[in-house]
Amino acid sequence: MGRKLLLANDKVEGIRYYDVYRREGGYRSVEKALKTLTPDEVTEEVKKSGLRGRGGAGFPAGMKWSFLAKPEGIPRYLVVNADESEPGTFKDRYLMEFIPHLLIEGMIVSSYALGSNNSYIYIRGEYWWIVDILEQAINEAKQNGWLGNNILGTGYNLDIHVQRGAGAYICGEETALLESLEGKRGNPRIKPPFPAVKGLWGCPTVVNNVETISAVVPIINEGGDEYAKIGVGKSTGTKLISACGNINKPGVFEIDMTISVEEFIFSDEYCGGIKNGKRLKACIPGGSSVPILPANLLLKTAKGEQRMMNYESLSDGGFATGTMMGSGGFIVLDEDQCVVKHTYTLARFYRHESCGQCSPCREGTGWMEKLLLRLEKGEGKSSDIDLLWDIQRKIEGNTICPLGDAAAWPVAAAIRHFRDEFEWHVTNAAEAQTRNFGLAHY
Ligand code: L3W
Ligand code: SF4
Repeated sequence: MGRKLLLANDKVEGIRYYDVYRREGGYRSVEKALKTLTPDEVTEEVKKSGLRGRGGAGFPAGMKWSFLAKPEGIPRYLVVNADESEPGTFKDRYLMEFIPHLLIEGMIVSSYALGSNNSYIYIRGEYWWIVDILEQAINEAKQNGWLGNNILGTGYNLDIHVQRGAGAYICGEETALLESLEGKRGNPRIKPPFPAVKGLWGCPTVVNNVETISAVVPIINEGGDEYAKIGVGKSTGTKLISACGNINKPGVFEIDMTISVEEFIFSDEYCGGIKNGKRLKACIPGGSSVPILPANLLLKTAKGEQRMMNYESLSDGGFATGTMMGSGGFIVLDEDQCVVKHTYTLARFYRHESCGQCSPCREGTGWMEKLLLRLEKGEGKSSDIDLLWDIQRKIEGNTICPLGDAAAWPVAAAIRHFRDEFEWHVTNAAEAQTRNFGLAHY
C-alpha cells in the first residue's frame, strides 16, 4: 500500500464539509504558510518538492511559479485549470467533488506565494453540479476566516471565483482558457509570451491543474524535502490515476510512482486485472492524447526492463517504443478491442474539438477522421494507411497549440504498433463491413 497524500481521508464521512475537513487537520498548511513563511519561502518549498504539473505536460510547478513576472502595481493571478475534458481523465472531478476544501486550501497557500488577491477556478461546463460544491466550500472557508480580507490577521486578502466553461475541450489549453475567462472565444494564443509573463487580462498569471494545486497542501505540511523523498527520480510525490476500460475495478487511484504498470493493472489494490478473464491487448496510459502501447511494450520497456508508473519509465524509448504519463487517464483495452475503431473514435473527437485556427489541425483532423472511418468500415485502400501516416506527420509540430500533436500522436502510434490491424481491414474488407463500426466507448 503506497503513501496517500491527496486521498488520505477521502472516505471519511462528511469530508466534503468544512467542519469535518477541519477536524481531520484541514487548513493547517494555510496557518503554517501565512504565519511562518514568506511567499518566496513557500515557492522554495514547492521547488524543493520537485512537484511536476499534473495536467499533462509535467512541467515543474515551482519553476513555473518562479517565472512569474512581478511588475510594480500590476495584479497577478492564479488560475486553476479544472477544465478536465481529456478522454479517460476524471481524477480532478473526484478531488473537487469529494474533497473540495483540499483545492481551496491549496489555492490559498499558492495564491499567497504568487501574490494573487483574486484567484479563479475555470471548471468544465459539464461538471455543473461540482460548481455548487465548490461554491459551498468557498463560502464555508470565507465564513471561517480563510478567505476575504486580512486572513488570519496577516493583512493578506484573497477571493476565489468559479467560472464554468461552455463545453469546449480546447479551453483546457491554458491560453484558450484565459481567452474564455476574459469572455472571448476560446482560441489558443501563440506562446511566448507565456501566461507567467502575460496572462489573464494581460497580467502575469500562473495556470495550474487542480491536482497540482491540491498537492501544495501536503508539500507545505510535510516540507518540500520530505515530499521529494516519495516516488522516484524526477517523479516525486504521488500521482492520481483515473483508470477505465476493460478492467475489473475502474476508478481513481493514488500511486506513489514506484509501482510497475503490471502491478497497477493486475493487482487487486488497483485495477484488479482484465475483465471477464480476457487478455490485455493495449493501453493508453496518459489520457487519449498520448501514444497507445501494445501489451508487450506496456509491461516492459524496449530494454527489457519492467515499465514503471512514472514519468521517466512511461516515456522511456521515446515515441518509437514508449509513451507518456500525460494526465494519468489510464485506458485499458482487452483482446476483443479493435484499435482502428478506437483510433477513429479519437480522431472524431479531435476533429470536433479543433478550434480551426491552424490549417494543419483544422484540415488534417478532418482528413484523418474520414480515412479512419473508411478503413474501419472496410471501404479503405492500403494506400490510405500511408496517407494517414503522412497527414499526422504534417500536423505534428506545425500548430499553435498541442491539440494538433494530441490528434496526431494516437494515429501515429496506432499505425506504428498495429499496422497489421489496419491492413486486415483492407484485405478482409467483406468481413470488416459486417462488423459493428460505431464508436468505441471508454
Ligand atoms: C514560462 C517558459 N512558462 C513552459 C509553462 C506553460 C505551461 C506548462 C507546460 O499542454 C499537455 C499537452 C496535452 N516560461 C515556459 C513556461 N511553460 N515553458 O509550462 O507547457 P506545455 O506547452 O509543455 O504544455 P501544455 O500546453 O500545458 C499539456 C497533454 O498535456 N494532455 C492533455 C491533458 C488534458 C487535460 C485535461 O483535460 N484537463 O489535462 C495529456 O497528455 O496533449 O501535451 O503552463 O505555460 N519558458
Ligand atoms: Fe486550434 Fe488546432 Fe491550432 Fe490548437 S492546433 S490552435 S486547436 S487549430
